[in-house]
Amino acid sequence: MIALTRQISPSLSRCELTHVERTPIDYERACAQHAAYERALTSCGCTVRRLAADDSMPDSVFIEDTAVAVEEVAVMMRPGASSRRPETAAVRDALARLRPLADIEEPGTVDGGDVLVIGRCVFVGLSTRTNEAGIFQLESLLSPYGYDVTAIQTQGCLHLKSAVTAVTGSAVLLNPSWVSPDRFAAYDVIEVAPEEPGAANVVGINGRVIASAAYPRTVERLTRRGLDVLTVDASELAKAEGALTCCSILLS
Ligand code: CIR
Repeated sequence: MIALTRQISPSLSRCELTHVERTPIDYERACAQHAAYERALTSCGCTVRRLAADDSMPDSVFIEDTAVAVEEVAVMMRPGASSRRPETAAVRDALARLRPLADIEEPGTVDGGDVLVIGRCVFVGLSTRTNEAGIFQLESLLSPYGYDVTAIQTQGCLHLKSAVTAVTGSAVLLNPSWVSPDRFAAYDVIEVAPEEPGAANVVGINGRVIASAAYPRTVERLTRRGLDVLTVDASELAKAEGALTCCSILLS
């Protein structure tokens, strides 16, 4: 499995913020945490390919938002925040060597953080970043390959994957205040600890789960279920409203 990542931009402190108040970010510390995240991906069996930082793109470390890669195709996103659209160029170049490419086009917008792929099911958050036109285009691009695309309204959070992620192929970790568990009835639903609303964003990979050390009660819920959880400190990127899935694009 390949994990594409991107070095943190020195301009990170000028990132987009929606639900988080701006506080100072320690760039060196953020880079050290990001490197530890990459090591966690490596220890889960990924080969990490890191793209270079770009000073003109504050949010470019959050590479997940720029593309969605499945086995057959990589779909280049058109991010909802216009400041983030230039981020796709370098990712396109990297993905062109790995997959055939397709594109979300104007007036569609989709952030990869709104796209949760579990097997052949693709859940797409209708959010402030992702619109109906974008979801329609994504469905047209993926359904020929047998993917079933479902739109899901989110509330109170930035992206669908702030609210729900897959811990395995059959279980999801979810915050019921941000997304309805009813939509995930086909899965074993694990809820985040109520006092840890941001805890649903984890990377489930090759039978292991990478979770943020900021959410010990949720981590305990996962380990009690028998899941093999690896924790990383992601506190600096959290100040930029980023979590764990957003820092990589995984390709199997
Ligand atoms: C933004 O607002 O776009 C960035 N500051 C954070 C993006 C985080 N991405 C993600 O969760 N997929």
